[in-house]
Amino acid sequence: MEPKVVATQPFPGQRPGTSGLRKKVKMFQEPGYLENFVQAIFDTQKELTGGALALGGDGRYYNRTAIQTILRMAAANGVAKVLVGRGGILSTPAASHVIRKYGAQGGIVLSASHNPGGPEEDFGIKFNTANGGPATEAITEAIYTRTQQIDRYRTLDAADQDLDALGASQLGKMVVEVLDPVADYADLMASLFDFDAIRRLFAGGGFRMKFDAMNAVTGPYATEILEGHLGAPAGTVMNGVPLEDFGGGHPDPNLAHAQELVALCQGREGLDFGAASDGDGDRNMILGRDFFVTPSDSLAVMAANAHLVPGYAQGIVGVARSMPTSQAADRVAERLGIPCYETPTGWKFFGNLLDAGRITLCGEESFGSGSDHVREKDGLWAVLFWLNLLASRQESVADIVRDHWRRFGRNYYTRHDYEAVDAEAAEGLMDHLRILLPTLPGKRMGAFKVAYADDFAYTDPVDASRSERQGIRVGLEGGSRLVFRLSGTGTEGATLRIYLESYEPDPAKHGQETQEAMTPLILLASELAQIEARTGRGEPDVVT
Ligand code: VG1
Ligand code: CO
Repeated sequence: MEPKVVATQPFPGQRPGTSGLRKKVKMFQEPGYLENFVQAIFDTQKELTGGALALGGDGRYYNRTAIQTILRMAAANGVAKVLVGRGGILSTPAASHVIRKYGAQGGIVLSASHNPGGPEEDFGIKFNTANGGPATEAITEAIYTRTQQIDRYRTLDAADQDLDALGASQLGKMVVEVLDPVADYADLMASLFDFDAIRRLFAGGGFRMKFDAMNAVTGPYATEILEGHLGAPAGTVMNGVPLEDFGGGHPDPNLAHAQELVALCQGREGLDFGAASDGDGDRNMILGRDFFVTPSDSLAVMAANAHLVPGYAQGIVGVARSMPTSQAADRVAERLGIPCYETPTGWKFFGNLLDAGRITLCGEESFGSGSDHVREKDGLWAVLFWLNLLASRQESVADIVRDHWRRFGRNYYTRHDYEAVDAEAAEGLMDHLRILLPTLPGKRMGAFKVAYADDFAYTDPVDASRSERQGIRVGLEGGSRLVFRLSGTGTEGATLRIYLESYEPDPAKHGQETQEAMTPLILLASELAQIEARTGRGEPDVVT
């Protein structure tokens, strides 16, 4: 079985976005499209030659085909061993753990995360480095540059590998080891959380929860951990079988896309706890009875209560949040006397801080939370963290969060997304805001006064790398903020995200409805950015 060299030509636009390269499946099916990107990884990441690679995906349409293609190319490029999840399945956090646990030189994760799946929908690929985390911008840029010059790729003429039988087999000179995708991850969770206390919570019989796997990758993980190890009743995991099209929905755990679960948590008979994860298992949504925990609050509550969780009982060294995430975590860090870092959007910016031991917990407003246990955000980890808190505090989700607000004040928070907007109009809107920036500081707008306004830039405190143009921030006196940025994960036109935050220290004012409480800021944002005039949109598509 000799490697063969196939001539190819560059495709434009293979630059990874916030989290890998995401395009329509149809694009990935173009001959050479996937191959070029994968060859660019092998051409630029030399340590993979002779090394080990973790490989798996979220099970969406085209996952198995892509895995077979990558296995043949890995063998032809001299990779010594590929660790692949059974059935081609690895959640994003589990892939991160496999890389770290087995000392692999990197990993390839096939996912378009929360984007819909199926022949007409999205597919994605991302490269993770030896620390288990998403490749840094320097690496993704090198891969992109290579895709623009590529003229050949290497592969083998070989039959498909059996991905469903555990154990090792040979592909040319390369070993293919099919792993149980769940086992190692479940062990890691058991090492961090008080499984006995959570078992008692379920055994008591009075506690009712559901976990919505949204027909995506976390089904098998959640079933084994919640129903298997922790004794939650059968049926606790809903939509637990991964489907190639996620049942036709967006596997995006938020109030708009997880409506079935949201409904189950409402009213007198509502569940005590509801949770969900996304396509590739790195996001989480946390619900109590008639109560939604914003991801920004979730990070802050975790930081303030980490001492109750065995894996973090020694204390946390620091926290980080992405720039658009609310400043709730900053207040906790201040109280604890630990640093809080503000990074650009995307988990890759947490990697250096985690590797350097500067932070223990980190999170994003986009339903992402995680810790130094892996180098990706981790949906089920967050759910288990909350279960551990509920078991240890013996209070409801709502009571824990309200108590947090009383202690730290409440950061009202919402994000408005305008999806599939004309790309030029969206760029125009951002340029318009950039031009306004120097005129804003000190300016009065209605009841507000601008404290600062900038286009967020970040210098990594560990390797001094610089990332510019990461979103427009308009800070108002009193702690409120408006943030504007364009998504880097969409596959159609542009998605404009507007993040709004207002700080309320007075406990008597903590019971307001979020959209109502934020109306003045919402109006200010639309006016400032001229949203309707520039995009033709009167209302956002998704409000979270
Ligand atoms: C979005 C989120 C960002 C997250 C990214 C990947 O990016 O805003 O916080 O890290 O998705 O999450 P963007 O560029 O569309 O705003 V996932 O669950 O897709 O891996
Ligand atoms: Co995801």
